[in-house]
Amino acid sequence: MYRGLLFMIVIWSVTGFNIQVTSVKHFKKDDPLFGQTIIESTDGVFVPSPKNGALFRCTLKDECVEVNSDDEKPKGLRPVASVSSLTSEEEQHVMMCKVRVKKSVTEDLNRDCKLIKLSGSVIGKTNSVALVNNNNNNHYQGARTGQDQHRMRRDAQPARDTKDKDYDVNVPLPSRSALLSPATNQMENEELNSNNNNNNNNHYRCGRIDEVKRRMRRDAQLDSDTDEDEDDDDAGTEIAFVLDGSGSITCDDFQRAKDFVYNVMFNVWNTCFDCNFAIVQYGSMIRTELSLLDNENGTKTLRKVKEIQQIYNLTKTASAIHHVLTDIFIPENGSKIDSKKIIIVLSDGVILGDDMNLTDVLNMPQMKGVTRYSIGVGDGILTKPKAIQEMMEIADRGKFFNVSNYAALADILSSLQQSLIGIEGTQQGAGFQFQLAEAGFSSHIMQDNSYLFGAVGAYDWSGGVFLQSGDTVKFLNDSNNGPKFSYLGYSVTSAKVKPSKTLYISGAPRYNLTGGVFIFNGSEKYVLQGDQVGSYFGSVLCALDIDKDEYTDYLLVGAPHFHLNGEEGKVLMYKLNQDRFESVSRELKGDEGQTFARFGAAIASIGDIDGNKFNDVAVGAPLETDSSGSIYIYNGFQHGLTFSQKISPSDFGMKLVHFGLSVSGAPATASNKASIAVGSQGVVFVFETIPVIVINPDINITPEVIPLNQQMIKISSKFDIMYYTCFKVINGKLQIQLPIKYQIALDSGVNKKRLTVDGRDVLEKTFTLTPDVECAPVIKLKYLGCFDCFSPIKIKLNFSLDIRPNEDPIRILDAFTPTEVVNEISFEKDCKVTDCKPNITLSDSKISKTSIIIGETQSLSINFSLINTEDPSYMTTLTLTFPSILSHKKIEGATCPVKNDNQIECNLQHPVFKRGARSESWL
Ligand SMILES: [Ca+2]
Ligand SMILES: [Ca+2]
Repeated sequence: MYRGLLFMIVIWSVTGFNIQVTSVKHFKKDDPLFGQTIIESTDGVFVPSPKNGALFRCTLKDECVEVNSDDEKPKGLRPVASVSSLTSEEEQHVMMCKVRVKKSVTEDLNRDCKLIKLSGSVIGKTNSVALVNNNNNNHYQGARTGQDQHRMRRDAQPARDTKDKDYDVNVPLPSRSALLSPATNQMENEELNSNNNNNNNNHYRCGRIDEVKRRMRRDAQLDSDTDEDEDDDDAGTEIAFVLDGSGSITCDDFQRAKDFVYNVMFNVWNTCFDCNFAIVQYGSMIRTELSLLDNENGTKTLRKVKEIQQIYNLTKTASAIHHVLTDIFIPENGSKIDSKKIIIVLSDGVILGDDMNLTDVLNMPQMKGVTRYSIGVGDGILTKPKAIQEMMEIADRGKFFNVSNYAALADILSSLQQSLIGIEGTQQGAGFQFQLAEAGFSSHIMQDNSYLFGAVGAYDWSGGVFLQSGDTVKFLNDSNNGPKFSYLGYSVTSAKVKPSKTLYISGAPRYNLTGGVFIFNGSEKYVLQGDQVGSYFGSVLCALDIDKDEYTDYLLVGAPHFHLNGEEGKVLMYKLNQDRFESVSRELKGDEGQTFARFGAAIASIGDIDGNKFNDVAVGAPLETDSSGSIYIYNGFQHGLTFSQKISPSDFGMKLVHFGLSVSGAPATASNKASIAVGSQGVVFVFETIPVIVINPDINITPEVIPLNQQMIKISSKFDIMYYTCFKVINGKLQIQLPIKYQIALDSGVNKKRLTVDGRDVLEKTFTLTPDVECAPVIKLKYLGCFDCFSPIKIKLNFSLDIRPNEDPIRILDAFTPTEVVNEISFEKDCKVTDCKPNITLSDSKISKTSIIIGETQSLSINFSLINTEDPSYMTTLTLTFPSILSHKKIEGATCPVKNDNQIECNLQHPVFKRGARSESWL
């Protein structure tokens, strides 16, 4: 006997999943940078507010409270640079780092990091002095050499630009051409770098073990009142160029003079964050070309230098110096009383046509404390004693430079700059490689309570990472002569590969232009390379333990500036094999058509939000949909990640900027559901999850095979089929009552139904699942007889939770478990083997005429006789093809629908052509 098999068809689609799209709470601060980085803990969300220089702890019960607000804030340190946290079974800590945006002669690593308990109290401070003294890297203590200085000066501007990144949240999108076209001159190069950095408003963190970083800009962003402590600390250095534009200087030489000024500024800014410049040109008139107030934006400032037009005519050097004292070094024009002040006079000859007396000007009271340089250029200076005398009078002792022509100005660039930096206060000696390190730009706490601190500024912005375990500190980097401006340390994380083995991982988003991720494995290291120039590969990292066994399985690397048509961004995946990360062909990407998205600007492991025993991931795309932003949720499985949900501000009816700038998750606790926090510009949102329930319907049908002797039954028969439905909860035990609605479609997919319940073939039902009752009442199905006794009867059940409109669901069905189940009732087959094998032969067929005469023969009849000698044949058909000159008239003994002009198809002995049966037909 043939028995049908029960089987299930799986159909499901995901439109949203278990994160409520309406936030349970949001926190707002009058600081556009609030939300740039976040750490969610089981107890609340930690959010730095750079404008306030504070770290806030925001809980669902209370508003945001400043952590450790009575702590004396170290002077000169800019607000929180990075926050990282460790979630372990026992305890969770948060690391708060501030980094110094101007160099300090006393604090080599430019940072201040503190370990904080979830309650907000400070556990301890990681001591930078300890880092210095205990550093076991010889290079750290290495003496600074001339070559080092040369390196420092070269390509200095990008270093300055890094100070800008992350603050310019509102900057226009960079032009792709600027990122991709080779620079043709210094200004373009500088703009390129500037663009690049303006892009870096990325805020990153990776989850259970979190890390975040943010950067700050020197000038700027902060209100002047929040600058106070810094101002008290150091009023900076003001450098005024007094530039001779008189008629004796050729156009080309004046250009060389401008280039010289440009280069001095460009290079000094590399190491002096507090240096402001002014330029006064003199000829027939005295003109301020650049005021101290014009130093807000490095790019614009330098452009102004390029645009200076020569005045010509007289050489009023004394009046020009007077102008500096009375119009430049005054508070109204941005001068600070306590600042160090420097005047640099650049001239080619003797004073001519000036009413003022040089000596008088130099003796003015305002000149007190001002350091003076003079640079005499050209034959005029060398051959005229008066010129030399004037220039020497202007300069302080040892600060007169003398060059033979304007082209030779470059020769003194290095010594002038060295001299300026010396005055400005930088201690050039041991440890200088780390003086601008900004260790703490990124940070990461590991399970064994050792820490990683990214130090992007180390070694001329080649960058590196400090690994601190107890009292020992190691410095990890590419090499001390690695490519400059790689920004290694921009992001840090770690991967646990064995109980005693950890890989230290750090992103260098500008390494080799494409960006790279360094994996430090004991004394060895290797680099994962980005695949596109300017993609900022490695700026965001997330080490993912997908199966929750405490060992890392994947490394997710953000390339938020990855470009197809705009700046779509993407996330590359690497799988850990032994102790190496190997590329996985799959990449995570945002929705198509989102040309500017910066998908991957934030990546976080957010814990197991759907309770399937695999950790899940959130990816931010903060520029999506005209910068309103969104986040994408991916659920973890044994085989990897699967997209499940996207949340955008429009889903909860709010207008936001850069939603998805940062994201973080916290696991469920006894009192709280699992939640995620998402940062946007100035606002942080907390979204709760809806606990996921996995229900497998268990369906029993009796009988599930219709016996041979009941198949041909009449409609009036009392033959019933019983349909039992139970809803089994397979992830844990149900503690609540859960209304379910379900629909049963009888004999699905067939027009002529073989089953009914009171004349209906679609049944709508509801049922309340309780901890004790999981089975719905049995349903009696009436069998209507066998029009087709071969094809199984399909019964399709769909179910969903019965949630009233506008009511928050208490549970949600697992998006990856089917909610549609198809069962079948089959027909018993009268076959010798399970696979029916009929044997139908044609016998005794006759044709009435053997020849047809066109015009005379009126009709032709054919007698077919078929016999089935083996297993029953179901829905047997015979197709007869005849010449088109014949037309088919009638059939006896079978029904034969016309197929086309010269074919008919006869249904023989439907539904079952039984064994031994004959079928005869006359046509
Ligand atoms: Ca794992
Ligand atoms: Ca999961």
